Amino acid sequence: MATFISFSYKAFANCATLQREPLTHAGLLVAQTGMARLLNCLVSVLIFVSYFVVTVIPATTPYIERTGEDRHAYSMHSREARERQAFSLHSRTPSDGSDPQSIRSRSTGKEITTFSVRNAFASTVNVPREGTCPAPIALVGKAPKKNIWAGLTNQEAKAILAYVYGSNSGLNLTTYEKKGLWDNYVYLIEQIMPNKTDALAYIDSDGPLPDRYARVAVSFGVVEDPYYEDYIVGPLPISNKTKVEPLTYFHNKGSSKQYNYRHDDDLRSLWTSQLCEQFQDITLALLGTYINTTNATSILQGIDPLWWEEDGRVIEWVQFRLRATNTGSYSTGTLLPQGLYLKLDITGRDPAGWKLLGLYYGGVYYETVEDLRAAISEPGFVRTEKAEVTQSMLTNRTGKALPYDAEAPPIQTQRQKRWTLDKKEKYVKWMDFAFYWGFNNDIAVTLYDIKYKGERIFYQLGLEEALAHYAGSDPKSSQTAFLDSYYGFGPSTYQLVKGYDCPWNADYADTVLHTQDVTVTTKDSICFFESDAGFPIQRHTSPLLVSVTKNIAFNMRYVSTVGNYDYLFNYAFLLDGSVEVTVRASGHIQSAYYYGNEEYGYKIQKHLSGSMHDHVLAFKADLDIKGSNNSFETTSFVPATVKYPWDQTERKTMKIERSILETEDDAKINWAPNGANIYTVINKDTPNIWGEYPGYRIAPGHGTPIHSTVVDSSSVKDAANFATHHLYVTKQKDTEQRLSHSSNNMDPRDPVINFSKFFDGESLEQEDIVLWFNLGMHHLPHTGDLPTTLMSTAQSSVIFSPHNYLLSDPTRQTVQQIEIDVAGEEVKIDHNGKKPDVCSASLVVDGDYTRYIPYGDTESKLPECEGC
Ligand SMILES: *[C@@H]1O[C@H](CO)[C@@H](O)[C@H](O)[C@H]1NC(C)=O
Ligand SMILES: *[C@@H]1O[C@H](CO)[C@@H](O)[C@H](O)[C@H]1NC(C)=O
Ligand SMILES: *[C@@H]1O[C@H](CO)[C@@H](O)[C@H](O)[C@H]1NC(C)=O
Ligand SMILES: *[C@@H]1O[C@H](CO)[C@@H](O)[C@H](O)[C@H]1NC(C)=O
Ligand SMILES: *[C@@H]1O[C@H](CO)[C@@H](O)[C@H](O)[C@H]1NC(C)=O
Ligand SMILES: *[C@@H]1O[C@H](CO)[C@@H](O)[C@H](O)[C@H]1NC(C)=O
Ligand SMILES: *[C@@H]1O[C@H](CO)[C@@H](O)[C@H](O)[C@H]1NC(C)=O
Ligand SMILES: *[C@@H]1O[C@H](CO)[C@@H](O)[C@H](O)[C@H]1NC(C)=O
Ligand SMILES: [Cu+2]
Repeated sequence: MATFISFSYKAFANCATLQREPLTHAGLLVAQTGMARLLNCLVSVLIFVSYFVVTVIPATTPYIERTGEDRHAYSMHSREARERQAFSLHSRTPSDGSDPQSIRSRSTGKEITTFSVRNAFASTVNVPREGTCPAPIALVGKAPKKNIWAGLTNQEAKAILAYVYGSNSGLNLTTYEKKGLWDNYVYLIEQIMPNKTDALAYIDSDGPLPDRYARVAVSFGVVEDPYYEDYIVGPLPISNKTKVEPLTYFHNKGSSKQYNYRHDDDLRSLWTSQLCEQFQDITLALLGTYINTTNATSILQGIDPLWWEEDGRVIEWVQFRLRATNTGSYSTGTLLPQGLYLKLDITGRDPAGWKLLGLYYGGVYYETVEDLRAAISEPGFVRTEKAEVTQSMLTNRTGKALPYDAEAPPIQTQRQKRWTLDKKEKYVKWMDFAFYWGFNNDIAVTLYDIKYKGERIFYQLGLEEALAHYAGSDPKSSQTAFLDSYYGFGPSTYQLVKGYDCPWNADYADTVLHTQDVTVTTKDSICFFESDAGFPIQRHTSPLLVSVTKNIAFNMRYVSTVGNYDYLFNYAFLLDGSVEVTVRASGHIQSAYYYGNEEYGYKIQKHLSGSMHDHVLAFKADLDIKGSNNSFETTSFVPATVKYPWDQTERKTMKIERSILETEDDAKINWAPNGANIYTVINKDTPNIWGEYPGYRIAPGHGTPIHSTVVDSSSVKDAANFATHHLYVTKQKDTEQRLSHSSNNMDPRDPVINFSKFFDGESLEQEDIVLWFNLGMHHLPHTGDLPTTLMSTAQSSVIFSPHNYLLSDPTRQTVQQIEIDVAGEEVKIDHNGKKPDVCSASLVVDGDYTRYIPYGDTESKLPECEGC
């Protein structure tokens, strides 16, 4: 088939065929950041209970070696410290710290001066030669229990596929490889997470391993109305108890059956090329490009979701987009929209029934090609700008090198990793935090059973859905509101670029999906590392003493590039017990053609509008604070006029007002103006010794979390009811496991999961409650969004932090603090028993990228069905 025409990325889409298409779409966002704090309940309790007890705590607490844990080192990086010779500040002879000593700058030979650091440890350690620091030593941990959220094994996926291919499943399936348009096929197999009650029985006590079940997502093509539907297969392993049934219990539409209007996209792109061939002369005249059945210099990009007319007709609008051929490997992605739009009736599966309903150009709607052809020859016909590629759309480096820029920048390095990873069980432990993780197709990474100081604080934490809602005066941007779980965050989680996405010394884990009848493993697609926030977490200078503590965070990070947009997700764990969830975004914007849309974006190129849009990324946070029964408290700062016994006049002042959320009727919440409300998840059954309730606070972090601007969106209707507020609280229910479904975008009038239905008046006081929160941004792209959006500003986060949870600041426990006592004649320094690090580090800026493959490798093919 000699056509280059494609319905934009998204337009191509069976969930299944998308994953390797060069998608285009615009999203933004993310999560990130790190800081840190750490410590030990016992110490704080003692401090508050008795001052005398405090005094017997040794001034230097040795750092804690974990016992009973299989902790052996493995070498992640086989790099030797050979790359470069670095000079070392530490390997010099200890001096008193006041003499500047000179070292030679390698590149210029000019003498520069530096102060050596007073090395208080020099007498107790061997000073190695320069350049001898090995790659940091990684530690292997061991999960205390089997990870019940780890996903299906390859064996399980194979067995499931063989089982559903069998005739008694009733699904009449064809293999992915052999499928045609009129066949049914499986596009995804993945684990269905166990119900919370079953999971807790296992992880908290001696309960049995929860039964395992799989979601088998099927695309049905043998019928007149093609549709998607999920099946539940289980229990696993396959036995005579195993059943295959429609998966309904958390799909509140009552079924996951959803009409699939993308099913015949390949056929349709052939049809549209035939259509466009008929008016090549017009597009050549107006746009300078054409689409025909043998070649094309434009492609078509469609809207998402589609329109449903009252009478059931399915309407798609497509926009011409310049297909750049002179940019080498650089993609111009979504930056070359052209000013011609087609309205298509694509109802049904028979191309004979498909129709061109109209054309839109230069602010005028034409019902037929002939109307437009006639108009062009009229005097006064307005031609709009032609789209063209410019350097500012390409990501290659431009301009003069900046001063000293070729020298190595600050680079994170570390002698010994301080976390343990159990890659098999997907379990990680850092300081007083520990958690499991899982990975799936629609929403990628989810964290489970996050424990802090041995107690669970989150049962579950992770992304649920991402909306990118556009607006504009043209039919394309006006009708684009992507729900990205359809395209899938999982398949678009690519290999990270070491040294750039995460430090070289991070640990990297792979991700696995079972789609399209194969098991796909993407190497090194999640990273784990510690980072220094760049500012202390604590300090105080008093007349006789200075105390300062480093702000070290532990990060779990991955990047999903959904079409044109790169979302970087970061979960940071801090030494004060906080967990910060951040989304940052980069990639190409989904721009609009600049014509008559001044109210919807800036003009950023001759033909380009930085189309306005909202990014709303919804997350689920199932907190468990000292048990599962919790309450949601709002503590407000309010102005007050009060008369006190000690004064005759009223004083204008302020107070706090506290209230507990009673039911789901009031559980749709916005961050208060002026940040006046403190929101906490507390446990009223476990007051602390002061009678206050221990809790975790949720607060905005970086950026300003937003909700959708559009009210009652014509585009997403009931498919994005999660985007109306910043924060929601509901009662935890196994039937409300997910807030959205990947095929919600297929018919927003009747989504598989309607989030609004979660709010049915249930009590929220001392119940197992779940928070659903949104990150995101109102994105108004400006010239600085060319060629790509920047993560410095396209970011959003919330931070969960202990609130009356411990009796004092846990960062007092880390030994990565310094105390300088100047009371006596000699300055006394307490190093808290830190291990000094005196080997020289290599400045690995760029490592070996020659084997980098962003996409997953097909590890194994799942079995074929017999006789298919
Ligand atoms: C099973 O699917 C095939 C196409 O793959 C179709 O020809 C056949 O009619 C289907 N059988 C039933 C019972 O639906
Ligand atoms: C989980 O709970 C729901 C609702 O009670 C129930 O319908 C479903 O069968 C349970 N699933 C499993 C795997 O036990
Ligand atoms: C199910 O399988 C078990 C073990 O393979 C067997 O003992 C049992 O008879 C089977 N039950 C039925 C109803 O087939
Ligand atoms: C498609 O366009 C190319 C370039 O203009 C032309 O050479 C070719 O003949 C066209 N094909 C058809 C079927 O019109
Ligand atoms: C299609 O167009 C491209 C770009 O104009 C050109 O390089 C290519 O040779 C054409 N292919 C055919 C089959 O005409
Ligand atoms: C960037 O890449 C494009 C395409 O290869 C090339 O035409 C352009 O000259 C490059 N720009 C710079 C500044 O190197
Ligand atoms: C949680 O509260 C519910 C309703 O009040 C109660 O039935 C349940 O026993 C409580 N669970 C725990 C673990 O206290
Ligand atoms: C979604 O749920 C809300 C609240 O129950 C309801 O008002 C609305 O009609 C539902 N939408 C659909 C399409 O069922
Ligand atoms: Cu954006």
